[in-house]
Amino acid sequence: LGMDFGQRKAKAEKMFGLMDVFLKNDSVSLQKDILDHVEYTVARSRFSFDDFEAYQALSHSIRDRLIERWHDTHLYVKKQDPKRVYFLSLEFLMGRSMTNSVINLGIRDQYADALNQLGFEFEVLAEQEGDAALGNGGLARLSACLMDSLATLDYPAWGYGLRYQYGLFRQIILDGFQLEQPDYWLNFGNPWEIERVHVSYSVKFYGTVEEEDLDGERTKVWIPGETVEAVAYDNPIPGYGTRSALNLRLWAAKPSDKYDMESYNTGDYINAIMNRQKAETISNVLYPDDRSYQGKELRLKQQYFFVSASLQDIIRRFKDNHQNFDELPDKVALQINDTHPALAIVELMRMLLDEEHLDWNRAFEITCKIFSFTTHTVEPGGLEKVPVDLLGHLLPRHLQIIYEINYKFMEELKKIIGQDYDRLSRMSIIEEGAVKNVRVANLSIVCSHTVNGVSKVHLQLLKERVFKDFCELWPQKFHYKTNGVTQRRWVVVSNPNLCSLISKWLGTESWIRNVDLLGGLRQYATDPDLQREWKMAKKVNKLRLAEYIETLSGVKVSLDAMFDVQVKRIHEYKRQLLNILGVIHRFDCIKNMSASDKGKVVPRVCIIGGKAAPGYDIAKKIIKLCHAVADKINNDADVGDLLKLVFIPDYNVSVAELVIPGSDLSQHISTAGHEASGTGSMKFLMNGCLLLATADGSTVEIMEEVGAENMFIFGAKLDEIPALREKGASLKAPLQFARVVRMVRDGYFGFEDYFKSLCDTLEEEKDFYLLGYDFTSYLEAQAAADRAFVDQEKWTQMSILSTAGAGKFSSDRTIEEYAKHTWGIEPCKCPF
Ligand code: GL9
Repeated sequence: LGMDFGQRKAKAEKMFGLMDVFLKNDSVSLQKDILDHVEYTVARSRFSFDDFEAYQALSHSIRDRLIERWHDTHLYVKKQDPKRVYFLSLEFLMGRSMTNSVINLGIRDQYADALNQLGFEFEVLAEQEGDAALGNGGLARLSACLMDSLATLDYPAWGYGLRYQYGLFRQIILDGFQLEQPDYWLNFGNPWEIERVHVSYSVKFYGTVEEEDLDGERTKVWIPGETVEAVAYDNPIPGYGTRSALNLRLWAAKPSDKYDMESYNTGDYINAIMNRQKAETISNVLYPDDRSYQGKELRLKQQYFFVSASLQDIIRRFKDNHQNFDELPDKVALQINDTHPALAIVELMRMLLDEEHLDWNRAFEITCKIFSFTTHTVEPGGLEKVPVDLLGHLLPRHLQIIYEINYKFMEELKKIIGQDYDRLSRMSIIEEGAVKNVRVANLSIVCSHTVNGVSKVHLQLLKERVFKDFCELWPQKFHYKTNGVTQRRWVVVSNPNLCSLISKWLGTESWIRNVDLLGGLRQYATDPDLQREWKMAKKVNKLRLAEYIETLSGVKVSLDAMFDVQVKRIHEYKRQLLNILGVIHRFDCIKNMSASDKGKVVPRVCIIGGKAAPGYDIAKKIIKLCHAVADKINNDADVGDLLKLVFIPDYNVSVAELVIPGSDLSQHISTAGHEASGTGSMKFLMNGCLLLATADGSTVEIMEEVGAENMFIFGAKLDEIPALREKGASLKAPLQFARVVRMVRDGYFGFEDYFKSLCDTLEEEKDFYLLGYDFTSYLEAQAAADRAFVDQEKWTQMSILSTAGAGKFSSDRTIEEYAKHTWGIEPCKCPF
């Protein structure tokens, strides 16, 4: 970090008048720290401890260093008091912390060395850590990448979320069927968090609203029916190449310790305790349905619980230095990650009105200057709605405020658009009907200064489809910020071979902070030396993956085959089914080939992985089909090494870190218009994997960066889709498609009854995701990939150009855009 221990200490003393002592990172100090933690934290003898205990001690020693930087950052930022951004998200998919921490702290080699001297290996201990899977998929992993970039770029930022006791379920495969097992991830402790027993807030639910006289004014007072405590758990987020470490504060629910005389006076002591204990259930479980949470009371409670605690914390921090709430928008930016935290808007209004006694107009103006909203959805039907009755029962005062916001909005709107009642009712925050609903997205749009989509085409879809009325009303409010991923985790941590190769050829490690430098690889794309080293790095990663596959499934795969990968949540629109049908077609061709033609086949290992939502029947059938087909293919002597199909169970962040670097080709094949962005594609791209993709979401922008000639693009275009759907049954699926579907239908892979409903979705009039229509061009794209793979020189060149073109898809770029255009914040870098 450009300064030695003594210099840093002198600077810290000058700044804070502290006699601070920094932890030392030489090998002897590290060994001593680890052994101290073995003895005093883990409470094992320093002469006898196993890998897991070593992992625990090691992580505590790393954590000490994290805490040091985290304190310094806080002290400094507090003193500077800049505008801060608060990133509110119900999901953060952090994965493992250990390797990422030592790399970002810049002390990986020192630790590896210290451990060697103690007789341990860093990589082996790193494998002891379990994933923090507090999220479902793309949206949640994006939050984690954005936190990494915020820290690296020294922005004054906090993350706020929920500390679920059960993370996303573990996927077990039994006879080819998905089973869900609980992920009680805290069983073995979590050294990466700091429990803050003194940082806790009461969160209220239910009850009634009454009016009171306060200094001659009528004020609303909410008398709650239930109170639950939110306790903070802090997770330091270290930046790379800086001493900044941010805080991700996650809330856990605890029973309130306020005396509840009534329930204890009934004499039923045990039941009274049991009832209080129920409070803890609020933060128990992460909902595993990744796109719809409609009308669930517990889900609404989770949302309000985390939002209320976060806002109390944020306002308390503001009030430390400020009395005048007009200054709030100069000090606080609140980002809501999808509509899940949208109650924060109403909660801030409630606090300003009922607790701080601001008048409505002032409170509303302040609120609208603070909030910005990212939407991750493309389906109007997928937007969150909450039944009015449910919301009114759980949060009676909030419902009143929502009605008031809506009333005033409707009055304003009538002045602008007149008496167009259809449009007024579409834009209303309240949806009328048999069941009245609160439209959470409409609330978020009305009360945010900026609304953004997550890719260029996503904004187009927002304008044309999802939020058409609002975009016409407030065109200047809508933007897009193309998602990004952090190259620290997705290259430096997960692909050390490629990482050192890139640094060697660029002559610098600066690309780890300034990823645009990757473009410098272009000039060497045809250099035989780089090509040789590049292929070697890939081979080593493929070997690692092949070993993993063999241990999991017993399937031996050849390293000369093309590793063709599709890993992501299982969804009809993501079309894993198209992939499997393509594999069946390939299998069928091989079966019917002459021996000499077989010699020309490019061997493939097709890898699919991902979780299906527990109640998503069709998605679960897709998983079973994958297994049924794999059973057939992998045991067919005619096929041998020419084709293998493997399903990787329990896909999560740490599995991704292994799979992505070992892939040659990756598939992102959603029907155009259905993937808001997609971020997996970016991780593969950075790792030099070629993309086989439709022009959807972020792949459209990837094409602009790396050139369509370096990808395999296929499928119906966004603007063709409506007409194709219109035609429906008259669109004749190609014969090859009909043939492979028939094979499934007729029980070639067994389970014909079970697969019937899956095949029915492919009937011409029902084929909503256009698998039949896209099948021909899909096979052509696959054939083009085969041809390219045969020419290894060409393939390697395309691979290098993929990495070289990945710069735009760093979350560093995403964060810079948010910071400048949406939040109005500046870096605040601790100078020592
Ligand atoms: C998603 C979109 O579907 C993705 O296209 C997008 O890349 C991410 C991040 O912006 O957000 N929206 C969404 O609900 N999920 C996404 O991945 N689902 C999950 O996170 C499971």
